Amino acid sequence: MGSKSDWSTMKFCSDTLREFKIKHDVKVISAHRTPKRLHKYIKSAEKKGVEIIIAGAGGAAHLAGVTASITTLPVLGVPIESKLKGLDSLLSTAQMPSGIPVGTLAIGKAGSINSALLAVSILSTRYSSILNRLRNYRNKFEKKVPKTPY
Ligand code: RP5
Repeated sequence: MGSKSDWSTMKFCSDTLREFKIKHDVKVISAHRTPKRLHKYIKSAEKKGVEIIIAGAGGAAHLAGVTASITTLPVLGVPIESKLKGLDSLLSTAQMPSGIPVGTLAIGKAGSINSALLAVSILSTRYSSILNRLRNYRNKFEKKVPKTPY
């Protein structure tokens, strides 16, 4: 994530990954403020076999796009709520010109949770244990939705 202030949103992503027993790094790395750290982290992530990168950032949110430009790993972007209610973050994360894609989720908590679930879904095509956990989650999830609103 681009700042420590993003953690209150991105912790939902981390919690969800933990629920699925997905090992993950949690780092504060800014495309603007710590570009050297970004390059160094991506190199080390590729070496140690990281399979997906989730980047949460707000405002002029370049983190996901710059990350995607440096690596061929899939990059999921979470727009963090901002002074403009996250619209600036959403547009700067989603509106990538053709050639370097960022899979962009919803603004804020929902996007944070869904970024983890999408990562789980991508990984489930490769790991049967993760697929089983995802199927189990979906079964339970449907049961949690009430059939009437009252
Ligand atoms: C972005 O600027 C971060 O991702 C954060 O959402 C936003 C504000 O950062 P702080 O000023 O709170 O550190 O780079």
